[in-house]
Amino acid sequence: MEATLGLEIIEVVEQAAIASARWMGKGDKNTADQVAVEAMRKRMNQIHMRGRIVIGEGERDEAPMLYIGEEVGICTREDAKDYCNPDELLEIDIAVDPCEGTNLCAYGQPGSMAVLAISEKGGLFNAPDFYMNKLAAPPAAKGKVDIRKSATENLKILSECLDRSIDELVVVVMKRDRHDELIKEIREAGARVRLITDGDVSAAISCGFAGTNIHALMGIGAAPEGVISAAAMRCLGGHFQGQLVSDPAVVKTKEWANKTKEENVARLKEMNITDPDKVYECEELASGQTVLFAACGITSGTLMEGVRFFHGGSRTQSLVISSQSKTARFVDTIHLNEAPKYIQLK
Ligand code: VTB
Repeated sequence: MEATLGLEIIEVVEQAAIASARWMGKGDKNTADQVAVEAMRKRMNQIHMRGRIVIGEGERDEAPMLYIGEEVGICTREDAKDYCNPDELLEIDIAVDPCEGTNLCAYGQPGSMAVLAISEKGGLFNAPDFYMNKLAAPPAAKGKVDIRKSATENLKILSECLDRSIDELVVVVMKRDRHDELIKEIREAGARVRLITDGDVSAAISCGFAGTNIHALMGIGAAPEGVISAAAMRCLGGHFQGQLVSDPAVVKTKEWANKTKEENVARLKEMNITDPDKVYECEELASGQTVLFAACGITSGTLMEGVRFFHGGSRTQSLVISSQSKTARFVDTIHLNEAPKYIQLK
């Protein structure tokens, strides 16, 4: 899978990031997202693969492109057997977030990126459009911290695993009313909190790398993006657990103001999720034999530089992680549109 798709998926996230970056700082998050979706879909449809979107922009009736179930890639055509080799005809599942952190992009804030994960058919959890409580931590703490434990307990464990005192730990939490108690608890335990307004995928994956000065991600974000984070963390050997949240009183969001917990549990049942409180390990969220992850910075963040435009081109930085070759590659690319006056080196 990596051999046939490795380079192509870099271009997919690069194209989405470049399109979105043109709308960076313009205060229009919908367009920043829309152009990323269009660019991602266009580039995907040039690839010799038989892909199906399992996590995307929404259900078919609400999203015209990259909706759940949409087939992408040249080898989805009926006569594909004539020009696609057997490898390329294998069905693959794709989870996408063409502009993760749309607000960050729209307001020129750090940490937005174009991101996707790929696995063979059935290899990615088809997460419902729900909220998810998440815990991410470095590889040294994998399986030792646990989302069922309190933040205070987890910080003690983390401090032992990482051989640093609790006050040397930094925990990323999204700034939301629902996290007020959590933030208080983390601070009382002695750790430091890095509050972000959006973009918990970048924060989760940053836990997989030493040197980012991010030691954990805690709190509730969106479930579909949880699967994408899990895909990366599974390849990196990091810790990631997710638990769907069905109680609107816990989530405290306007979007769920008219929903009840019972309704949400019933919705989950319809999707064959009978245990609404199940804790998913990253190996369950991204269970495929082969998992590929790719991201490209739109605005600069902890892991990647954002898109930089220059006369006649642009420069991007991406990250591709593969369970197959056990690699995390940072890829710097110069994109030339027309005869450039100069080629930017950094
Ligand atoms: C967003 C976004 C995150 O979760 O906040 C979203 O920034 C859901 O939270 O990166 P709200 O509905 O409270 O905004 C993420 O998309 C991903 O988990």
